[in-house]
Amino acid sequence: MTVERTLVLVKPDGVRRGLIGEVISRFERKGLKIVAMKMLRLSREKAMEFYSVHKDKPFFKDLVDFMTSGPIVAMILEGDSVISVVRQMIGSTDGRKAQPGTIRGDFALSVQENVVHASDSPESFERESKVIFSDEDYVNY
Ligand code: IDP
Repeated sequence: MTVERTLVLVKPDGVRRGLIGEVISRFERKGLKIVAMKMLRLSREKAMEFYSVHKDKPFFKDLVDFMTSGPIVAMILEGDSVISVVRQMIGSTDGRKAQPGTIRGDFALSVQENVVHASDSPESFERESKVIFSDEDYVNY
């Protein structure tokens, strides 16, 4: 067993559409543990830092506009192999191609507005989680 952590965001479209509960519920039912959670609005600086790997992509400005267009819900989930498990549960980036049964497959029809973000590697988790959470945000239980 490899207990890991991952960062999940319910993006502004997910919050606007009332999907916060749906998203959290899927992870709870899977048996994943929420060890930190908050609602916030990303500043442009934080959004640009969060998505810095995409800074040279043509969609970068639109992505930053979108990610700062409303509040997000951020959470850290913990569980066995949680990074790959959650990536499978959210589905492919493009909502039109994501498998039914995944969050994006069930709720997204866009490549940009795809409801959720989840870290894709332990290195991404380390970097991304520090953009949003500090050590005292984690709860031990
Ligand atoms: P991921 O969210 O599945 O890890 P990434 O390739 O890391 O996918 O892209 C980050 C986010 O950037 C996507 O979730 C989506 O919101 C946005 N994005 C990715 N590719 C495109 C694109 O071709 N057009 C517009 N937005 C995109």
